[in-house]
Amino acid sequence: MLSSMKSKFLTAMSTIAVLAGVSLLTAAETEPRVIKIRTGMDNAMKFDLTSLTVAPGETVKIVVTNACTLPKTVMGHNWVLLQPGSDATAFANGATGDAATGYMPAKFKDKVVASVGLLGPNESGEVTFQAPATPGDYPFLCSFPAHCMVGMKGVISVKR
Ligand SMILES: [Cu+2]
Repeated sequence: MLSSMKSKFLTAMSTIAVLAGVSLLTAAETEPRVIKIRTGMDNAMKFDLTSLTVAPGETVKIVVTNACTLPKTVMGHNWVLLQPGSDATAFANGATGDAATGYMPAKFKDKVVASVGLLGPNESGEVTFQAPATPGDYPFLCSFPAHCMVGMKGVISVKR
């Protein structure tokens, strides 16, 4: 009963908003927060941002730019965000032989929250996603062989 009243109220409000020529959704609610991450500066196996915080349910656009000058097959970089509690090194080890998928094997699909595929020199990639509703530490890594082991990883903290 209450929910039906609420629904009627919202419908009425939407109608009023439409009549008034405005949207109930503001730009702030629909535009993702853009977070830029650079990789491969000085051809190093590094992300320039390894620790960041987002709000639960926040819409974020991760833009990864690869500054590395070496060929993709030799020194490509990707960005893979994993479920909390995942072992980034174990993911990287399991992905090593999987060049065909850009080192994102299908067998690990359940562990991946969001990802940007393998990037060659001066390439950029992006992914827009809604941060998980569950607060926690979500590890991310580059799963190109050996990169995670030398520190190409970080953490997104989802918290209020
Ligand atoms: Cu890498």
